[in-house]
Amino acid sequence: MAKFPKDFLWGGATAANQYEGAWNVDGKGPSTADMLIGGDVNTPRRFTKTIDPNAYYPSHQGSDFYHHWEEDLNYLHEMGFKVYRLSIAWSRIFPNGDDIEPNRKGLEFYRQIFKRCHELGIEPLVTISHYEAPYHLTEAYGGWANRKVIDFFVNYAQTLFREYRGLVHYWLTFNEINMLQAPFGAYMAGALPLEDGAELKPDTSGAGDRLQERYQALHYQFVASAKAVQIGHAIDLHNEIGCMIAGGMDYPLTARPEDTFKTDMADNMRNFFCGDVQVRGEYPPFAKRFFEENNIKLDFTDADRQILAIGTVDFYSFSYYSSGVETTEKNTDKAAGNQTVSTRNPYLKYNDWGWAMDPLGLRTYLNRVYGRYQIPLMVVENGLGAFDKVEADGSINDDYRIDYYQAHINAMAEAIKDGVDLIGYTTWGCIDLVSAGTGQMDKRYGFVYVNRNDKQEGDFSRHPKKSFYWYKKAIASNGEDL
Ligand code: BGP
Repeated sequence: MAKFPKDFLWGGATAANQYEGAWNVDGKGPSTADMLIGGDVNTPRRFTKTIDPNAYYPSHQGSDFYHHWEEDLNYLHEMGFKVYRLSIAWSRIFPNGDDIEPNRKGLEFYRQIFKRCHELGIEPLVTISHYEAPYHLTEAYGGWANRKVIDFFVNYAQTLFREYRGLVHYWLTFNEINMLQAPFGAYMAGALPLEDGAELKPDTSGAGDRLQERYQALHYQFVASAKAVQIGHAIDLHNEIGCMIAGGMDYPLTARPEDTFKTDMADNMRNFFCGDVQVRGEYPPFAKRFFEENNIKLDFTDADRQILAIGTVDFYSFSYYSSGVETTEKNTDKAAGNQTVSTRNPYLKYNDWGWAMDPLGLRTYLNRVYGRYQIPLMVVENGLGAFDKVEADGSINDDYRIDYYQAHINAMAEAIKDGVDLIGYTTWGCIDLVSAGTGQMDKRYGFVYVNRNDKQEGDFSRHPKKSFYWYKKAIASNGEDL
């Protein structure tokens, strides 16, 4: 029996602020991402209120996709991509966020990309908001913690659905919406204003400060997402619109019931808090106690309740990189993860940034989520951040990346056998791009190398790695030949 359905959507993913560059070209306004100074593996990223011409802002150049898009799409086509996940920079379409008219040049930039994708037999999958918003919305309105921002987003989403009707069928409203539960993601997504010079650090628990504001901002994003789903379906019945959750997969450190309880509650808060609202159309039962105990009082109207119930998503998509460990014990060895910190798992290997590599966790996660929602699932981010070495002959032999993908694709195949309805897989950063967490260019995920480094050296030229040819073979054989 074949491991994957014959119409399985193989592909890769990027995000505008990490990849496009051209941050102020052709009418684009500054976004929340454009105000973040680059960090490195040891230094957190920092926010500044005014652009300092001497500082390095990773999003200002990205991988210069803006000027390399034709070449890049050809590479994706050569690998046999069926789907390409990309995001639209909101401030390329509405430079300030509250503008009346959209920026035509911004709309045309994406239109030519979608047209070319179709010529190449690639289905675009568009993230409407991937960790950025027009900076003006944060400055003038306080970002997503202000209800007014819902209307600006809905107008933006509606513009996209109308403009790209027939060109785009797959959409995601907000990238990793559950990261609004943590301060790092909340700022990047434009949820909160920050003090000048503030550092963006990962948070361990989804707790931390400014809970009231963050959960209010999250609620408004839920409402905005549900409205967008409703409008997207009204404009084109063929639109398939998904949620996007940062997949949190955790194990209890010991068999002590307290550890299991803590793990289950973490799972609830990370995955099902947002999943339930977006898939089932209402907040989960455990939300009430969480709000009460943390003294969170939401502005939540009857109209909100109705739209949440109507605007449920067609599929559940998520990112999956690693897993974590939960325990009530205090003094454990810590390990990093995607914007998280938890306890080190002695049974797993770690990448150079200390993220656990856990392919079986992906199978567990797929089963867990499918068991709860029973709607189609898509893995829209998965990959290995690594330092790649260019050999004297120009080759890049990234066998470690091939091993990582092999194991995760096998885990997906097993989950499909388990009965999970998995419809697609877009690997993260299919062409090298800037890291969201650290702002580094040298944390690479791609099948294609971009000649640019953390010292801002290099001409942005593109070079296929060994994994490029491997993924091409994997897609051509529909996942049989790994
Ligand atoms: C996810 C984001 C992506 C991406 C990825 C990898 O949270 O949706 O934008 O960057 O993580 O993380 P990093 O770039 O920090 O390695």
